[in-house]
Amino acid sequence: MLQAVAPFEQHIEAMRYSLFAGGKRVRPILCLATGEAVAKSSDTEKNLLPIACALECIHTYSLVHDDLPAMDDDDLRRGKPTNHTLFGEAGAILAGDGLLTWAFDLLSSPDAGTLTPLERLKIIHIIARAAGPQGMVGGQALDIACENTSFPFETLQTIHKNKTGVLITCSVHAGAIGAGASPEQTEKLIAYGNNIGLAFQIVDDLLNATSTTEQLGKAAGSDASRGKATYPAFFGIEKTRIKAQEAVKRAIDALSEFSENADPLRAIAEYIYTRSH
Ligand code: GRG
Repeated sequence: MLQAVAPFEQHIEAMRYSLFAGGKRVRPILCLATGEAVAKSSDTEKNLLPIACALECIHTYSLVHDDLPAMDDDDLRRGKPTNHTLFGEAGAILAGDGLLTWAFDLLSSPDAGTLTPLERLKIIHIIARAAGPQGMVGGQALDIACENTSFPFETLQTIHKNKTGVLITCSVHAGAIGAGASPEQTEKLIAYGNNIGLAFQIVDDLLNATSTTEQLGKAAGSDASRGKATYPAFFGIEKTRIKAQEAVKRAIDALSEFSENADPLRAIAEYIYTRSH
């Protein structure tokens, strides 16, 4: 009996290790800040918390798997050894699988909050769609297939949108549904999400090209050494900065009809441009 418990505890430890390794929590914060912007009910925060946690679990799983030797083969993430360097490849694959599956456990738990079954189903569907083949996993597959090949800028846009943008947009979208936003509000919030998702990835490309490994807590300069096409590779550093600023401006403009309750969302948009890691 005891022998069966120890491997299970090690599996949970591997999941916890990456989940609590010091990520910025951008996606859960976006989900909660969207709830604050809409603020229709006192239950909103309670309803959104499991969704916010699920988003961070999915994001963390993607990083654990992205760091594996078969993918980016990285030793450092969030300034710490990557999951597989501590728990082994099988342990890291399972930690990722556990985090992904746990996310849907959190999302589907009938005890969590006062959302209607239809609202819950809609949220589960948009998150599953964003994380899967039509979103993050598909974007990652395309990104890997395109390494060391030359391709048009439109392909880079598709990679960025699917690999990074859709999970960011869906963090806002899920927050909007969970907070009872109107269709008009939801449309504007999705426009905000699309633009900060784009800005986030452009800035990620910029930081990879211009920062040090110490600043980033993960390998700097890895895009160039892996032959990855990025915004700086297409446009150069200065034009890339302008494109990130323009996307942040479009995001903030999309919130023009929201009150000061949307100030946290506005601040996150600014932060995405000014972040250093
Ligand atoms: C393996 C299915 C699968 C997908 C991987 C997200 C992803 C797809 C790969 C990560 C590689 C990467 C550097 C993507 C660029 C954008 C990104 C998601 C950066 C990391 O997100 P942050 O900055 O990370 O929010 P923290 O550590 O703060 O949580």
